[in-house]
Amino acid sequence: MVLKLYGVSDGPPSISVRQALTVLEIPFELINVDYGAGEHMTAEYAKMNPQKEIPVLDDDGFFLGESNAILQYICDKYKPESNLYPQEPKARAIVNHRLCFNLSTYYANISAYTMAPVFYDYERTDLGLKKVHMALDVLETYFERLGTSYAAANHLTIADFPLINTTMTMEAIDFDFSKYKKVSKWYSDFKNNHPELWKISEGAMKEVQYFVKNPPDLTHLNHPIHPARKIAK
Ligand SMILES: N[C@@H](CCC(=O)N[C@@H](CS)C(=O)NCC(=O)O)C(=O)O
Repeated sequence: MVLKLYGVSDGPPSISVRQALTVLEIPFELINVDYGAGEHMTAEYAKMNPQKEIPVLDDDGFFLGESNAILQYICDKYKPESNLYPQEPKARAIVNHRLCFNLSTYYANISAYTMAPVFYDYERTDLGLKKVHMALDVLETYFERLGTSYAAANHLTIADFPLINTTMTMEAIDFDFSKYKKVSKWYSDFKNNHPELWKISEGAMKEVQYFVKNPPDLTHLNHPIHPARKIAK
């Protein structure tokens, strides 16, 4: 059975998985989850992912959430020889480290500043901005120390996708990160060297840019955590 990916078109975790499946040339069926309609918040969806988060991979009844776990799984199961996820322990550890860094810090800090206020009633605060710069500064340091052209090696790995897509959310809100020279170079090199992959990120970025100009009204979701922005109609 062909792999099914339940994804959302403007979500960094979802598009990261799509980029990896594309590079690995693994056929898959993309099932769009309608976030605005709350499709991911239903009891049915929770059977696939009790975290009620997108994406989810369905490999013939084996359901996997958490995009990092999905990235690792598709490489291990379908293309173990691919250098997208190297086997050598130190090389693999650096990839794993960057994936963890993105999840715990880079995406966490940056998306709270870039994405959350676009969709929900969150303010961009000085503390939030400080956390963005802390995350960027650390990524810049990793580039300096490792001296590689990609995030975890001198070639593309699965670590690049989530880090690129987090960075894309800054471009989506016109946030200037050009002072982080190595991050900026890696980001623009990715666009130039992987146009077919950047197209996937760019599609998401355009959607976010649309929502920046046209803030969505998500009051009907009654989201258990996020405060809905009240839109005057
Ligand atoms: N750590 C998860 C995060 C996934 C995530 O947060 N996805 C967002 C969409 S981009 C979501 O489903 N959020 C649930 C919600 O806002 O209700 C992963 O990497 O897969």
